Amino acid sequence: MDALQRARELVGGARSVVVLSGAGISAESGVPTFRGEDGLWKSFRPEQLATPAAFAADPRLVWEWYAWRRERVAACRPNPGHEALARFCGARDATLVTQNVDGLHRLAATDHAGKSVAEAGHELLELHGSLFAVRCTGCTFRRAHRDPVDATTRDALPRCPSCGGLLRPDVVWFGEALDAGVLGRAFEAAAAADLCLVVGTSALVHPAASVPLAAVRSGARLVEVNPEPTPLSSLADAVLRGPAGTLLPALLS
Ligand code: BJW
Ligand code: ZN
Repeated sequence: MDALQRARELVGGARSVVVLSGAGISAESGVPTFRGEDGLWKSFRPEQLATPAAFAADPRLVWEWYAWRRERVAACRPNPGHEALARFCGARDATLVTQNVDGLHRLAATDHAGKSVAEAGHELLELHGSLFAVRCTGCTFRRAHRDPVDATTRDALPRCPSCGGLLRPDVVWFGEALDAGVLGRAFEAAAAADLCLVVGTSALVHPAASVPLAAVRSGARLVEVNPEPTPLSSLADAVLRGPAGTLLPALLS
C-alpha cells in the first residue's frame, strides 16, 4: 500500500482530528517560509527582528520589516491546500491549529463557507497571532489593523488611541508566551484527537511543535505532509513527501 493510500485510510477512519500547519502550507501562495533555502531567516536575523528586545531597541526597523511582509502577504490568496483543509475541517470534528500569521486559513474558510470561521463550525487556533492585528506596548489595547504602516521615521509609527503608547504587530515573538487560552484549546484538541495531521512545518518551534507530540502521547495516529524530513517524521504512521497544495486535495477529498 502506498503512503497516500495508507494516509487516506487513517483520515477516513478518524473520529476527531487535530491539524497543525506551518509556513510551508502557504509557500505555494507566495508567502516565504522561515527556514528554507529562500526562507526569511536566510536574509534576516530573528534576534534583530522577532523578539521583544529587538522592538524595544529599534521599533522603526522592526515595523519596516513587518510593513514589508504585510504588503507582500496581503497580495497572496489561499491555495488548494488551504481550501482542501477548510472544506475538510468544515465538515468534520476537526480543529485547525496554525503557527501562521498570514490569515490564509481564515480566508479559505470564509471563502469556502461564505460565512465566518466560527459560523462555519470550524475551530481555527492561530497560535502565533496575526500580521494584520496590532496591540499596545503600554496597555491592553488590541485591534485588527490592515492599513499600510509608515515606518520611515519613529515619529510616524502607529500609536495607541487609548494611552499613546507604541503599537506593535500582534504576533508572538521568541521568548514571549503564547495566549494561554488558545494554547490550552490546542492541547485539549490534541488530547481528544485520534488523528493528527501535520502540514508544512519544520516542527522546531515550541510549544507549537509539542501539539502533535501531545496527540501521539494520547494515542493519536500521525500523518505528516512535507517535502522534507522533520523531527516528527520518525513518529509518523504515514509521511507524504511533497507540496501541500497537491497532496492535501488528494488526501482529504
Ligand atoms: C512545505 C512546502 C510545501 C516548504 N508544502 N510543506 C522547547 C525546546 C527548545 C526551545 C524552546 C522550547 N520551548 C520554548 C523554546 C524557545 C522558543 C523555541 O521554540 N525555539 C526553538 C527555535 C529552538 N520558543 C519560544 O520562544 C516561544 N515562546 C515560549 O516558549 O515562551 C515561553 C514563555 C512562557 C511564559 C512566559 C514567557 C515565555 C514563542 C515562539 C514564537 C515563534 N514566533 C515566530 C515568529 C512569528 C511572528 C512572525 O511571523 O513574524 O513564528 S518564529 C517562526 O517560526 C514563526 C513560525 O510560526 C515558527 C515556525 O516556523 P514553521 O511554520 O515551522 O516554518 P519553517 O520555515 O521553519 O518550516 C517550513 C516547513 O515547510 C519546512 O519543513 C519545509 O520543508 C516545508 N515546506 N514548502 C508543504 N509546498
Ligand atoms: Zn495603549
